Amino acid sequence: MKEFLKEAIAVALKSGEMIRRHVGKAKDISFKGAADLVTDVDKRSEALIKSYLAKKFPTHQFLGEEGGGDRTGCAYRWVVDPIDGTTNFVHDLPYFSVSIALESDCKPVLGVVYDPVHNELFHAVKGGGAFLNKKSIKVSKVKELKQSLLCTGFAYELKDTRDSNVEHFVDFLLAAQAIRRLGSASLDMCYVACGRFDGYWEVGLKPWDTAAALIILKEAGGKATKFNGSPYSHYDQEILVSNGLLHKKMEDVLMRRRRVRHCKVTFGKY
Ligand code: LIP
Repeated sequence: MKEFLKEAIAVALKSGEMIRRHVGKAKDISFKGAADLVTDVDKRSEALIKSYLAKKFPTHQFLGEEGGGDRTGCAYRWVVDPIDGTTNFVHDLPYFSVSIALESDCKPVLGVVYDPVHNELFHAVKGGGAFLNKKSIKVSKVKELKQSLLCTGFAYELKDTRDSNVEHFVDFLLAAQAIRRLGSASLDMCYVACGRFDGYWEVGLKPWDTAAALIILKEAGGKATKFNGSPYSHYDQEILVSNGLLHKKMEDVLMRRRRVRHCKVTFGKY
């Protein structure tokens, strides 16, 4: 695992340096969907990471946001978001990361999340603890929702999905101390891991958004489940993340809304 981590950190820093040089200079911006952006820099970052890791570990598989890949069973697969927070990158808002995870039998065992603007490198290996710039990190000890700083995000298809997360946002706006929506799931989760946020939730993410931050969060003492508290995989559609102390309270807020929505749909009233 040490060799895998060394190379994952090396290529995250290498790609982060390239991205930093292109802040404000993305030339080719295209749309994968109504609001889902991709730039030439995303593609360059993924190509750089993919070729680096293929040279070092030729038997490993690769799954990236821009180049696809496959999910056939394998011992090791790299799951990569070359720029997590592309919309922020396109608008020169300095909150995006390079996210690199290594799966063993489809479960993250290693994660590296690098913020090239603030030069913050989060990393973890299963069973080895979580680190920010080589210093050990732990989740916060906030126990009450009204004292918590929470974070969320919205799917690109916000306008087309029934479960758009807008109602959950309002519910937490009234329950928490404050809410933030910053636009990079991997950094949002790493901020929970180091205690800057106390909890996070989102609907409609992709495996590469959360795979690396998931192992970093767990190694920092955090908890990740689906909204109803059942086990979460980075291939799932919804994620609830917390410092552990707030988890049941956040789960109750999310599931209460689901019951209200179910009653409206089933009985036409609540
Ligand atoms: C982004 C996520 C963010 C979410 C955005 C988008 P991308 O990933 O990190 O949390 O709210 O809609 O999915 O597309 O920038 O890699």
